[in-house]
Amino acid sequence: MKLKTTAEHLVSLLAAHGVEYLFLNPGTDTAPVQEAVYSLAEAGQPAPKVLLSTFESVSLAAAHAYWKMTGRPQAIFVHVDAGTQNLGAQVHNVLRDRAGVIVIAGKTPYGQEADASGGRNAPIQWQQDVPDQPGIIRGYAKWIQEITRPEMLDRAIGRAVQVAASSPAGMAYLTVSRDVLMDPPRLDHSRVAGFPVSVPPAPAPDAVARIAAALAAAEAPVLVTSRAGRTAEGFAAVEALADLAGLPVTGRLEGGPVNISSRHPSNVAGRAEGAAAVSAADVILVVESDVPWLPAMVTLRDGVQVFHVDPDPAKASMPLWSYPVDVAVQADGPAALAAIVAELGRLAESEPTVAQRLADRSARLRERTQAPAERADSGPLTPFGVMAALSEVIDAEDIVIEEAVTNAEAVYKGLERTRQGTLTGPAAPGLGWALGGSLGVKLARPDRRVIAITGDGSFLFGVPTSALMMAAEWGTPFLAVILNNGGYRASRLPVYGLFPDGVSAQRRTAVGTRFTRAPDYPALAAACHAHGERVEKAEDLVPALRRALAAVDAGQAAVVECVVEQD
Ligand SMILES: Cc1ncc(C[n+]2csc(CCOP(=O)(O)OP(=O)(O)O)c2C)c(N)n1
Ligand SMILES: [Mg+2]
Repeated sequence: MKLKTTAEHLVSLLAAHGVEYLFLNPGTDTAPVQEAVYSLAEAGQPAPKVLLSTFESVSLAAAHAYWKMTGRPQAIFVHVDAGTQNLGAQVHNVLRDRAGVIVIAGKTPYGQEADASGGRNAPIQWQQDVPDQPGIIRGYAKWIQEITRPEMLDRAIGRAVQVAASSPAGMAYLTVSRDVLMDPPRLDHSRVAGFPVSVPPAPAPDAVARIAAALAAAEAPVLVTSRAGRTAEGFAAVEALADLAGLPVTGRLEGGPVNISSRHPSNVAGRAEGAAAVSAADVILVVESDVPWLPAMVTLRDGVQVFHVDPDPAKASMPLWSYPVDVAVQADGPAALAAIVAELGRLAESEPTVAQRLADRSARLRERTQAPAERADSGPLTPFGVMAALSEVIDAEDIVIEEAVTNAEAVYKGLERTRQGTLTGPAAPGLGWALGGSLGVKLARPDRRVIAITGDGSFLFGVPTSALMMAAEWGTPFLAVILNNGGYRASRLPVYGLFPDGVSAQRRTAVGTRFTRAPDYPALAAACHAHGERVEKAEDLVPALRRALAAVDAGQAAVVECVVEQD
């Protein structure tokens, strides 16, 4: 097939770069792309699969989650400035979680003459002409480019994939106008090769040696990591270091993946316990963590040594980041941990005193046992009770997404997750990720069950009508477990915290935080082709979860509303 338009060329190039999905919310700007998808299909040419998105932030979360599962950036096409605005808070999560995604936005046409192919022919095309469309996401995108000429297309798409996926990964944002999309393609510019994804450097050997020596000599070391467990290599290295060095593993302040089995004696899931471990430490190894501890909760020991390993240890995107670090190492966290484990192993082999010290620490640590959360058989539901029930009914390989906000700690402490990749989340606080994220995880892992645990507020931020509809459209069912505590607990507690004797604390409520007219969640689910359950009593939870999981296994999304205490 001889390609006729730059839009056909664009779609072909995306496929040539391995982009499997194009999440599309169409507008007047996308007509050439829509036609290209069909014309390429007609000719049997490769093209990404197009999935209809009915809300942009939901599909951005899906692309973000797909990246987390596969390390392959996908593309989402949004409608000019308005569609870019609807990406909303999910651009924040993409930035903070270093997700490789490609966002292509239409740009209002330049031409307006009667013969201008793709030129302006509707009033909106003047209204969409805003002074700085990329400015909407400028603080969040890693790289921005406007495609103004057909001959730049191959370089623009190649660079977009390259920049998005290169560590630290991020958002590549392209704009392209309808008239450029209608232009004849420059097929003499179709280079696909030569855009390698760069990998972060391996850790410098002398840095590894210093860290291993410090861990070998330490009296009370701690590993703080938010995301080392994102890869199989990282998860294995965390566990190996925990076993060898006998150190506690903490660092769930940002959410994110399971870094060590919830049953492992080194696992420190709670905030207070994590702060205590950091306060007690004489050597702190921070690996890929943006918020290793809360200074307000931690008093560091005099003479503590802090090592920081990260693909971007300077954290240039965070204006005020001033953790006291002695040695900053720019490296991939999982690779660095594996190297540290190997070096520490060598030290232990060659120095019996080191081997003895590590063995003593490990033995002490193994005395800690991780008690699973208890499930009450009857009475009111509690977040811990919900976790215990979920631990009972889900499989070890099911993938859980956490957006539980003030109940996140119940998830980390109470939900049994023993395997790599079976707990994830946006690792950032732009609420509304869990539902779109579930769609993306299910797309990437169709053989796995996907379960989102969300606050009631977070569920609503996730645009549930769109997300549940998209689950049905895309064939990507998931279970959403809502922890319904009557609204925004996270926005109420700080009012009490700042004004302990204030009027809000006395009234035990704060304005703008309680839902008195929440939706009927099961009815909302039913309206969107999903199975719905509402549970108020502990004894009803396991059967309701089992019914919901059966619906999911049969291909239908499901929502289980768990009514938990309001305080
Ligand atoms: C997009 C977005 N808007 C607002 C906030 C501020 N915020 C943080 S937590 C929270 C409440 C979340 O409510 P819910 O999910 O029900 O969890 P709960 O606080 O009840 O545990 C809000 C509004 C945010 N983080 N992200
Ligand atoms: Mg809530």
